[in-house]
Amino acid sequence: MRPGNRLILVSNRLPVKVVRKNGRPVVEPSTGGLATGLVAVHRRGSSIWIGWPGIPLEEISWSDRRRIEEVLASKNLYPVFLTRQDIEDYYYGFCNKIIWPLFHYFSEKVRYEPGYWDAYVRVNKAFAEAVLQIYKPGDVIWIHDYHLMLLPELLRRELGDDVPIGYFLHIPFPSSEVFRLLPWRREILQGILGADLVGFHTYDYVRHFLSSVRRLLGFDHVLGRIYVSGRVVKVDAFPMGINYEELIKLLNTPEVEERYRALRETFKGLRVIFSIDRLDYTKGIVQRLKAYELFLEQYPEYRGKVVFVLVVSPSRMGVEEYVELKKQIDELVGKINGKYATPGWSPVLYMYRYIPVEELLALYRVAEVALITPLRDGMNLVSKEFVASKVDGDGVLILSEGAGASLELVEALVVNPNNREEVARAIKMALEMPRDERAKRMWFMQLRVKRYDVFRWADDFLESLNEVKEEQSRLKAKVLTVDVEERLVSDYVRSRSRLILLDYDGTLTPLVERPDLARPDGEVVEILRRLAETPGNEVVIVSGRDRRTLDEWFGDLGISLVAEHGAWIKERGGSWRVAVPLKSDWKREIRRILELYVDRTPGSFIEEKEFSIAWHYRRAGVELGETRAKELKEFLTNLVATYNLEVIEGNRVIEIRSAGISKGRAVLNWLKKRKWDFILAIGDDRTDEEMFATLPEYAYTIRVGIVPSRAKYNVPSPYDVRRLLKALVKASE
Ligand code: GDG
Repeated sequence: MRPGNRLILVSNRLPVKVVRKNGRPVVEPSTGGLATGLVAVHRRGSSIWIGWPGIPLEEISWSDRRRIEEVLASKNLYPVFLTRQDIEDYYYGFCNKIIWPLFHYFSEKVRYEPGYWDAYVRVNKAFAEAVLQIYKPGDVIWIHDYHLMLLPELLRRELGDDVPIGYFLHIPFPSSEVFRLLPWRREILQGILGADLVGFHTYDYVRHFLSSVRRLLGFDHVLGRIYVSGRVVKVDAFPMGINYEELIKLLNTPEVEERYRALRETFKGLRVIFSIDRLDYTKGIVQRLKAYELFLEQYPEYRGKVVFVLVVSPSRMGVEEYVELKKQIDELVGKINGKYATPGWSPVLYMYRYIPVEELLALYRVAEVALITPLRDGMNLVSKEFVASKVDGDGVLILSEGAGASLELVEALVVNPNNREEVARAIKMALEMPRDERAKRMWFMQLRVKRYDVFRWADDFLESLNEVKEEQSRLKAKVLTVDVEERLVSDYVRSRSRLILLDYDGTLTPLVERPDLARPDGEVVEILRRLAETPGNEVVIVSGRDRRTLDEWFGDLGISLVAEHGAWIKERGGSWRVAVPLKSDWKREIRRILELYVDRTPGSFIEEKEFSIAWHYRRAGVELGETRAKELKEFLTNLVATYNLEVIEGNRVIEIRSAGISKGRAVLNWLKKRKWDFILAIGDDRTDEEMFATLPEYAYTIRVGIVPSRAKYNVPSPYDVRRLLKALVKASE
């Protein structure tokens, strides 16, 4: 973001909610990870936040509404009011009975009501109108979460390509196999792709999104960039952090200190295990209680010595699932306490209420073990807050592998929340872990939590959004204009020796589903024949096709041929021969990805050689290293084809290297032959980039498609290429 620009934050809920107290509407802070994190960003100033204030429109009078608007405006908050029906069908319905369960892999809980979708569209449009009322040129728009997946596209349509729109999803993006169950899957993807930058907590979610886009919309990506009708959309991971500094400040206040002392007194002689979640089936509260029960059963020596403080804050009671879950938890707590309690000791201390932040921090401090075992969780900030609160380094985090945070907090005891035995064992292990080991693990995790705090997260995202906008304008600036075209034609006419390098598929002819259907039509053949006949011209088809096809199609046109991306060369009148070139300019981009893996995998490192780059994980934890290696390999599979690379797996190392052939090396053959007065090269994909890079500065290089390229110019389609070539033919006549 440039200084002076306003940031418009948009999320379903505002960081405050309006509730009725003694008949009057009162503004109170609202809970949840999104609100807690973003509020810190909002407090930095220069932002406006648009969202629902949490009360149905029917419950407030016109004068209340005016008053609420005024109070909110003084905090730079702008309300979108929703009716009871909207709340029912959009919020409780589409968002919380369809998207929430599906994206957390609870597909059996999904209720596909068509009316929910209509409400979702309607409310997204209402949000769009609210943004349009506030928006001023220069503003940056940042949309949050699964409630507003259509909003990016709605705003794009109204505001055009120039306005920066970011979108961040706070929950997991599921595997494309799960996502495709959604009846409105294409509309949702198109909605999100209205943004310039799409952010997720982890690379897994990025991969899932990219593969859904590829499978359902047919848009491929290059290094997380998708080209949607001439506009680049970047997709990337931004793991959200907490407001570390503020938490530390609060931790040292007399209020927290006082509560901490009181709690220590209450739990005297007991070792405290702690968890806090919003009431939600994704948080694995029932499974956690059962694991704790098993722990008490299997390790009787701990009875009377530990207490599990289970805090659940009320959430979404408008959805039946949640009412049912609450009942289940109540019963289970009752059962465990009934079974094991003794006079003076209860194994579970259960609080079902929202607790003040001071109390929460005191609990983090007093707890020896945090048992954070969601079945699925986009990130999970509670685990990070616990880590940050352990300033003395003494405490153990047990964390579910289903939480996005488990990819960062690798020194936690990472467990499968469904595996009761494993969780029970982890509790024992945590209680018995030597002090030094606890401190060491905590120290590493604290470094991470402190470094990647919520501000770093927001700044990274906004910086990245800015970069995408710059990338887009660079692309726009390179489209071949009439002036340049005229200059090109006149240079062509004036010169005596001309080298014309043309890719075929996607350049001279549009790409088709089946490659065997791309046979050149009469017009292409005629253009090539005429160009080849013109004295001084050397025409080369530089293609990924095999030799046989090229011979068959172009063999009698008097032109030169390059087959299989530069592996084979056939000069005019000559015969085929092999060429073996090597390149290494892809390394910088691959390195960026590997660096992220190094960041996220303590102990791993990068080794760079001339034609290869390697990620070694032999010094990382065995299990973590293996998991990451698999992830990385899968991630790289998408890139290797485009860059013509090979991924080689060695002994705890993954190496990426040039596959050894390129169009760039192939065209060197003609560059070495003589000094050309005029060079024109046209291509449409990554393999042609090698060719562009090899050519001298004075060459006219043109990339088909509005995508980033080393070529000097871009043209939208093969149609424009033909037009240009026809102009050359005509000019030389
Ligand atoms: C969503 C995603 C993702 C909770 N109860 C009380 C309370 N809280 C605070 C916690 C923490 C926040 O709410 C909860 O954040 P989480 O990240 O753990 O979970 P969700 O609310 O489900 O958040 C999640 C997040 O968005 C951010 O992107 O991490 O995966 O599901 O800050 O401390 N705070 C107080 N009293 C409570 O009773 N004071």
